[in-house]
Amino acid sequence: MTTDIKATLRAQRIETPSWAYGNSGTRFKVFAQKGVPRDPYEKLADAAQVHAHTGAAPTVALHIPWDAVDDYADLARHAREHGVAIGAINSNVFQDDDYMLGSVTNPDPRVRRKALGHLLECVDVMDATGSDTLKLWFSDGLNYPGQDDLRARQDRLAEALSAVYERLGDGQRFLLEYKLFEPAFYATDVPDWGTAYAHCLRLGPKAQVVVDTGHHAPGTNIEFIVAFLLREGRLGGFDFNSRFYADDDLMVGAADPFQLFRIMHEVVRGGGLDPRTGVAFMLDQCHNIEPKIPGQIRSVMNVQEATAKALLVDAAALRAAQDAGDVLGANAVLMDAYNTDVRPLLAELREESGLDPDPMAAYARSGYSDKIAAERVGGTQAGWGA
Ligand code: AOS
Ligand code: ZN
Ligand code: ZN
Repeated sequence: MTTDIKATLRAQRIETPSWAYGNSGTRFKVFAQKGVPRDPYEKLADAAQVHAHTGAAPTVALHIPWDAVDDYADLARHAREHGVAIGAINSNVFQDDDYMLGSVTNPDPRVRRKALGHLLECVDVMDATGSDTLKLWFSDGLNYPGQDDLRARQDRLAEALSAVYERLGDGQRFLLEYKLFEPAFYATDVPDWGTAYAHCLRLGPKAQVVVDTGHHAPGTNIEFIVAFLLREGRLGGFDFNSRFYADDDLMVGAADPFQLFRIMHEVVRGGGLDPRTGVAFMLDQCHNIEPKIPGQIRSVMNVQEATAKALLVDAAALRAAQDAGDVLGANAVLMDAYNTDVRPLLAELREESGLDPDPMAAYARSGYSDKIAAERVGGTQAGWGA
């Protein structure tokens, strides 16, 4: 049994985002850290460190235009030279003045055309880098009742999504991300999984939903959403992070490791760890005050720990207790797994793969942090407000 668990854990891939390596902050202050990457090439080099020490983070999500380069094939080659590959391409239709009243749902057809043009350009970037996933997040929404027509905006959204869908090549897909609020406060055009799911369902199997764990109202049962989408074959992946209040983008598993375990339990239950289901385990985080590379390493480890615990759930005992209506017994099966210390198992797994059992300590010893602090001057901001 442990052999199966280890094999599954060994196969799990966690994608880190390029923007986690840049300087970030809140709207009050962006704190500059030493050694932060100056360009996308250096972001990929840093991401490669996370993979080198965990063995579990072989792909890196890009964000266009924050990671815009002249030659994307060259960037992909650079990634491969560092032992990683380009993961999801994240589009950005929220940063230009043109998008004040929305992007693909904007009442002005010129702005809609511009936004769609960018999304199609992102598919070109996928072609050039070999990425198979486009991640779509729209900041579109309204601040005031009556500001625009809620129904018309859904029509415009559907039109843009359909054009992007048509442009996707074989083996490519898009993941539609939903978010309850922010930056729009009264109404968001893709506020929840139901809206995202309905748009994807109309289009076809290459359109799937991505669950950003920080994008729900407090108290939302995220594992239910995961179970439902997996059951329908529409769970494209996760943007993992932790939240205390809203979209905090803190380290996954830091605020509520039990929630992460419950989510991973549903992933295991629904077969989502089988790479053939295509569920992407991505991090969408910012490290405003903590060092970035160790922040990513810790996050990868947190996902691995939650996954290991979920794999330890005694499925037969759980089913027997459920079938017998044994409420406390069924709950105890889950809690037994959650309360198991899986760190020794993961340490053993790393050693078996030729890695240091303690990735955080191995990175600290490596001297990489001092090296980049000395070599790089003038690191760039992750993107927001840049
Ligand atoms: C925004 O809140 C979303 O989480 C998106 O995934 C976004 O593209 C990402 O955070 C980078 O800005
Ligand atoms: Zn996200
Ligand atoms: Zn977010």
